[in-house]
Amino acid sequence: MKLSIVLSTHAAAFQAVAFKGDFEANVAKIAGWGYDGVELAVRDPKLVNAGELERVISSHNLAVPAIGTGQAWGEEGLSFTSDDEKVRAAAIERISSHVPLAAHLDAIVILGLIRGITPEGQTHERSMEYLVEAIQACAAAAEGTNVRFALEPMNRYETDLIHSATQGLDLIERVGADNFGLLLDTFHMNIEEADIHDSIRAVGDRIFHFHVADSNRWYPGAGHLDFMSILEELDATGYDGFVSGEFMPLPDADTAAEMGLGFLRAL
Ligand code: LER
Ligand code: MN
Repeated sequence: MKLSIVLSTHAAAFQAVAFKGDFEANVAKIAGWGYDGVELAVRDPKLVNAGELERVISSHNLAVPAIGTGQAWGEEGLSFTSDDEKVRAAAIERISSHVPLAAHLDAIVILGLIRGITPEGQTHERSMEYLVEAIQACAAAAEGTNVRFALEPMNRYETDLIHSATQGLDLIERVGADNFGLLLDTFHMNIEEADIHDSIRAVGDRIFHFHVADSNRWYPGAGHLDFMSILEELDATGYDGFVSGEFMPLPDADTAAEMGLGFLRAL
Protein backbone atom coordinates (compact mmCIF):
# COMPACT_ATOMS: atom_id res chain seq x y z
CA MET A 1 0.00 0.00 0.00
CA LYS A 2 1.48 3.31 -1.12
CA LEU A 3 0.75 6.05 1.39
CA SER A 4 0.75 9.80 0.94
CA ILE A 5 -0.43 12.82 2.90
CA VAL A 6 -1.85 16.17 1.86
CA LEU A 7 0.54 19.11 1.90
CA SER A 8 -0.30 22.64 0.84
CA THR A 9 2.19 24.55 -1.30
CA HIS A 10 0.96 27.76 0.34
CA ALA A 11 -0.80 28.60 3.54
CA ALA A 12 -4.25 27.05 3.24
CA ALA A 13 -7.52 27.93 4.89
CA PHE A 14 -9.02 24.40 4.51
CA GLN A 15 -8.81 22.91 8.01
CA ALA A 16 -8.20 19.27 7.02
CA VAL A 17 -4.95 20.14 5.25
CA ALA A 18 -2.51 18.88 7.82
CA PHE A 19 0.61 20.67 6.70
CA LYS A 20 0.86 24.34 5.94
CA GLY A 21 3.88 26.56 6.09
CA ASP A 22 7.50 25.77 5.28
CA PHE A 23 7.28 23.49 2.26
CA GLU A 24 10.74 21.95 2.18
CA ALA A 25 10.87 21.26 5.91
CA ASN A 26 7.47 19.56 5.68
CA VAL A 27 8.50 17.42 2.70
CA ALA A 28 11.60 16.31 4.62
CA LYS A 29 9.49 15.36 7.64
CA ILE A 30 6.96 13.44 5.53
CA ALA A 31 9.72 11.47 3.82
CA GLY A 32 11.44 10.88 7.16
CA TRP A 33 8.34 9.29 8.66
CA GLY A 34 8.17 6.86 5.74
CA TYR A 35 5.39 8.17 3.51
CA ASP A 36 5.77 7.32 -0.20
CA GLY A 37 4.24 10.50 -1.56
CA VAL A 38 2.79 13.94 -0.97
CA GLU A 39 -0.54 15.04 -2.34
CA LEU A 40 -0.18 18.72 -3.14
CA ALA A 41 -2.91 21.28 -2.51
CA VAL A 42 -2.33 23.98 -5.12
CA ARG A 43 -4.54 27.06 -5.42
CA ASP A 44 -3.01 28.35 -8.64
CA PRO A 45 -0.22 26.55 -10.56
CA LYS A 46 0.99 29.98 -11.79
CA LEU A 47 2.14 30.72 -8.25
CA VAL A 48 4.14 27.50 -7.99
CA ASN A 49 7.76 27.22 -9.09
CA ALA A 50 7.46 23.80 -10.76
CA GLY A 51 11.20 23.22 -11.09
CA GLU A 52 11.86 24.01 -7.44
CA LEU A 53 8.88 21.95 -6.36
CA GLU A 54 10.11 18.95 -8.29
CA ARG A 55 13.64 19.36 -6.97
CA VAL A 56 12.44 19.32 -3.36
CA ILE A 57 10.11 16.37 -3.84
CA SER A 58 12.43 14.17 -5.88
CA SER A 59 15.38 14.85 -3.58
CA HIS A 60 13.30 13.10 -0.89
CA ASN A 61 12.27 10.26 -3.25
CA LEU A 62 8.58 11.07 -2.94
CA ALA A 63 5.87 10.77 -5.59
CA VAL A 64 3.02 13.23 -6.13
CA PRO A 65 -0.08 11.06 -6.66
CA ALA A 66 -2.57 13.92 -6.87
CA ILE A 67 -3.06 17.68 -6.87
CA GLY A 68 -5.93 19.18 -4.86
CA THR A 69 -7.56 22.29 -6.28
CA GLY A 70 -10.21 23.29 -3.73
CA GLN A 71 -8.39 26.38 -2.48
CA ALA A 72 -9.46 28.14 -5.71
CA TRP A 73 -13.04 27.85 -4.46
CA GLY A 74 -12.29 28.51 -0.79
CA GLU A 75 -10.08 31.51 -1.34
CA GLU A 76 -11.20 32.92 -4.72
CA GLY A 77 -14.76 31.66 -5.17
CA LEU A 78 -14.06 29.93 -8.49
CA SER A 79 -16.82 27.44 -9.27
CA PHE A 80 -17.93 25.20 -12.15
CA THR A 81 -21.57 25.87 -11.26
CA SER A 82 -21.63 29.61 -10.62
CA ASP A 83 -24.50 31.56 -12.20
CA ASP A 84 -21.85 33.96 -13.55
CA GLU A 85 -20.47 32.76 -16.88
CA LYS A 86 -17.14 34.52 -16.24
CA VAL A 87 -16.64 32.68 -12.95
CA ARG A 88 -17.41 29.34 -14.60
CA ALA A 89 -14.97 30.09 -17.42
CA ALA A 90 -12.29 31.12 -14.90
CA ALA A 91 -12.80 27.88 -12.97
CA ILE A 92 -12.42 25.79 -16.15
CA GLU A 93 -9.37 27.82 -17.12
CA ARG A 94 -7.83 27.34 -13.67
CA ILE A 95 -8.37 23.58 -13.65
CA SER A 96 -7.06 23.27 -17.21
CA SER A 97 -3.97 25.22 -16.14
CA HIS A 98 -3.12 22.35 -13.75
CA VAL A 99 -2.62 19.95 -16.68
CA PRO A 100 1.05 20.74 -17.51
CA LEU A 101 2.15 20.47 -13.84
CA ALA A 102 0.06 17.32 -13.32
CA ALA A 103 1.44 15.77 -16.52
CA HIS A 104 4.97 16.51 -15.39
CA LEU A 105 4.41 15.00 -11.94
CA ASP A 106 2.21 12.16 -13.22
CA ALA A 107 -0.48 13.32 -10.80
CA ILE A 108 -4.29 13.10 -10.79
CA VAL A 109 -6.11 16.46 -10.72
CA ILE A 110 -8.75 16.48 -8.00
CA LEU A 111 -12.16 18.09 -8.56
CA GLY A 112 -13.52 18.70 -5.09
CA LEU A 113 -14.93 22.00 -3.92
CA ILE A 114 -14.26 23.63 -7.31
CA ARG A 115 -17.65 22.21 -8.39
CA GLY A 116 -19.21 24.84 -6.12
CA ILE A 117 -22.67 24.99 -4.58
CA THR A 118 -25.91 25.73 -6.45
CA PRO A 119 -26.49 29.50 -6.17
CA GLU A 120 -29.85 30.79 -4.96
CA GLY A 121 -32.34 30.98 -7.83
CA GLN A 122 -30.57 28.34 -9.95
CA THR A 123 -32.00 24.84 -10.28
CA HIS A 124 -30.03 21.78 -9.26
CA GLU A 125 -30.37 20.41 -12.80
CA ARG A 126 -28.91 23.61 -14.28
CA SER A 127 -25.93 23.20 -11.91
CA MET A 128 -25.55 19.62 -13.08
CA GLU A 129 -25.52 20.76 -16.72
CA TYR A 130 -22.82 23.34 -15.94
CA LEU A 131 -20.88 20.70 -14.03
CA VAL A 132 -20.98 18.21 -16.90
CA GLU A 133 -19.94 20.90 -19.41
CA ALA A 134 -17.06 22.07 -17.21
CA ILE A 135 -15.69 18.57 -16.66
CA GLN A 136 -15.98 17.80 -20.38
CA ALA A 137 -14.00 20.96 -21.15
CA CYS A 138 -11.28 20.03 -18.65
CA ALA A 139 -11.16 16.43 -19.90
CA ALA A 140 -10.73 17.74 -23.45
CA ALA A 141 -7.95 20.09 -22.30
CA ALA A 142 -6.02 17.05 -21.03
CA GLU A 143 -6.51 14.96 -24.17
CA GLY A 144 -3.24 13.55 -25.45
CA THR A 145 -1.68 13.73 -21.97
CA ASN A 146 -1.51 11.19 -19.14
CA VAL A 147 -3.56 13.48 -16.88
CA ARG A 148 -6.77 12.18 -15.28
CA PHE A 149 -9.41 14.03 -13.24
CA ALA A 150 -11.07 12.65 -10.13
CA LEU A 151 -14.28 14.15 -8.78
CA GLU A 152 -14.78 13.62 -5.08
CA PRO A 153 -18.28 12.83 -3.79
CA MET A 154 -18.53 15.08 -0.72
CA ASN A 155 -20.92 15.18 2.20
CA ARG A 156 -24.15 17.21 2.18
CA TYR A 157 -22.81 19.86 4.57
CA GLU A 158 -20.20 21.01 2.03
CA THR A 159 -22.10 20.98 -1.28
CA ASP A 160 -25.46 20.04 -2.79
CA LEU A 161 -23.73 18.46 -5.81
CA ILE A 162 -22.62 14.78 -5.87
CA HIS A 163 -22.68 13.29 -2.38
CA SER A 164 -22.44 9.58 -3.13
CA ALA A 165 -20.69 6.99 -5.25
CA THR A 166 -23.95 6.31 -7.12
CA GLN A 167 -24.31 9.98 -8.05
CA GLY A 168 -20.63 10.01 -9.03
CA LEU A 169 -21.14 7.03 -11.33
CA ASP A 170 -24.13 8.77 -12.98
CA LEU A 171 -21.93 11.81 -13.53
CA ILE A 172 -19.24 9.64 -15.14
CA GLU A 173 -21.91 8.40 -17.58
CA ARG A 174 -23.00 11.95 -18.42
CA VAL A 175 -19.47 13.24 -18.89
CA GLY A 176 -18.41 10.28 -21.03
CA ALA A 177 -14.63 10.78 -20.85
CA ASP A 178 -12.11 8.03 -20.14
CA ASN A 179 -9.86 10.38 -18.19
CA PHE A 180 -12.60 11.20 -15.67
CA GLY A 181 -13.26 9.11 -12.55
CA LEU A 182 -13.82 9.46 -8.82
CA LEU A 183 -11.88 10.15 -5.66
CA LEU A 184 -13.42 8.32 -2.72
CA ASP A 185 -12.85 9.76 0.77
CA THR A 186 -13.64 7.62 3.82
CA PHE A 187 -14.76 10.67 5.83
CA HIS A 188 -17.42 11.59 3.27
CA MET A 189 -18.39 7.95 2.64
CA ASN A 190 -18.99 7.42 6.35
CA ILE A 191 -21.61 10.19 6.20
CA GLU A 192 -23.22 9.50 2.82
CA GLU A 193 -22.89 5.84 1.80
CA ALA A 194 -25.33 3.17 2.94
CA ASP A 195 -22.43 0.70 2.83
CA ILE A 196 -18.85 1.85 2.28
CA HIS A 197 -17.77 -1.57 0.96
CA ASP A 198 -20.58 -1.82 -1.61
CA SER A 199 -19.74 1.68 -2.86
CA ILE A 200 -16.05 0.92 -3.27
CA ARG A 201 -16.95 -2.25 -5.18
CA ALA A 202 -19.44 -0.38 -7.39
CA VAL A 203 -16.97 2.32 -8.42
CA GLY A 204 -14.29 -0.32 -9.06
CA ASP A 205 -11.74 0.70 -11.68
CA ARG A 206 -13.17 4.24 -11.78
CA ILE A 207 -11.55 4.88 -8.40
CA PHE A 208 -8.75 7.18 -9.49
CA HIS A 209 -7.69 8.32 -6.01
CA PHE A 210 -8.47 7.56 -2.35
CA HIS A 211 -8.55 9.78 0.76
CA VAL A 212 -8.46 8.48 4.29
CA ALA A 213 -9.55 10.12 7.51
CA ASP A 214 -11.36 8.45 10.37
CA SER A 215 -15.05 8.97 11.24
CA ASN A 216 -14.22 12.13 13.22
CA ARG A 217 -11.82 13.38 10.50
CA TRP A 218 -8.86 12.71 12.74
CA TYR A 219 -6.04 10.41 11.53
CA PRO A 220 -6.95 6.76 10.76
CA GLY A 221 -7.12 4.88 14.04
CA ALA A 222 -8.54 7.80 16.00
CA GLY A 223 -12.19 7.05 15.23
CA HIS A 224 -14.44 4.08 14.61
CA LEU A 225 -13.98 3.21 10.90
CA ASP A 226 -12.92 -0.36 10.13
CA PHE A 227 -9.94 0.43 7.90
CA MET A 228 -8.85 -3.18 7.57
CA SER A 229 -12.01 -4.22 5.73
CA ILE A 230 -12.23 -0.91 3.82
CA LEU A 231 -8.70 -1.27 2.46
CA GLU A 232 -9.24 -4.94 1.67
CA GLU A 233 -12.26 -3.93 -0.40
CA LEU A 234 -10.22 -1.24 -2.15
CA ASP A 235 -7.46 -3.73 -2.88
CA ALA A 236 -9.99 -6.20 -4.33
CA THR A 237 -10.92 -3.63 -7.01
CA GLY A 238 -7.33 -3.83 -8.32
CA TYR A 239 -6.63 -0.25 -7.20
CA ASP A 240 -2.90 0.39 -7.37
CA GLY A 241 -2.86 4.11 -6.61
CA PHE A 242 -2.12 5.89 -3.35
CA VAL A 243 -4.05 5.91 -0.11
CA SER A 244 -3.76 9.53 0.87
CA GLY A 245 -4.17 10.97 4.35
CA GLU A 246 -6.39 14.03 4.50
CA PHE A 247 -7.22 14.63 8.13
CA MET A 248 -7.29 17.33 10.77
CA PRO A 249 -3.94 18.42 12.21
CA LEU A 250 -4.98 17.19 15.67
CA PRO A 251 -3.75 16.96 18.35
CA ASP A 252 -1.07 18.58 16.12
CA ALA A 253 0.00 18.02 12.51
CA ASP A 254 3.15 15.98 13.26
CA THR A 255 1.47 13.63 15.73
CA ALA A 256 -1.47 13.09 13.37
CA ALA A 257 0.82 12.32 10.42
CA GLU A 258 2.91 9.85 12.40
CA MET A 259 -0.01 8.14 14.14
CA GLY A 260 -1.97 7.79 10.89
CA LEU A 261 1.00 6.30 9.07
CA GLY A 262 1.81 3.92 11.93
CA PHE A 263 -1.78 2.72 12.10
CA LEU A 264 -2.09 2.10 8.34
CA ARG A 265 1.29 0.38 8.07
CA ALA A 266 0.34 -1.93 10.94
CA LEU A 267 -2.75 -3.01 8.98
C1 LER B 1 -11.30 17.60 -0.09
O1 LER B 1 -10.56 16.49 -0.48
C2 LER B 1 -12.38 17.22 0.85
O2 LER B 1 -12.45 16.10 1.28
C3 LER B 1 -13.37 18.22 1.22
O3 LER B 1 -14.00 17.87 2.43
C4 LER B 1 -12.87 19.64 1.28
O4 LER B 1 -13.70 20.46 2.01
MN1 MN C 1 -11.11 14.49 0.60
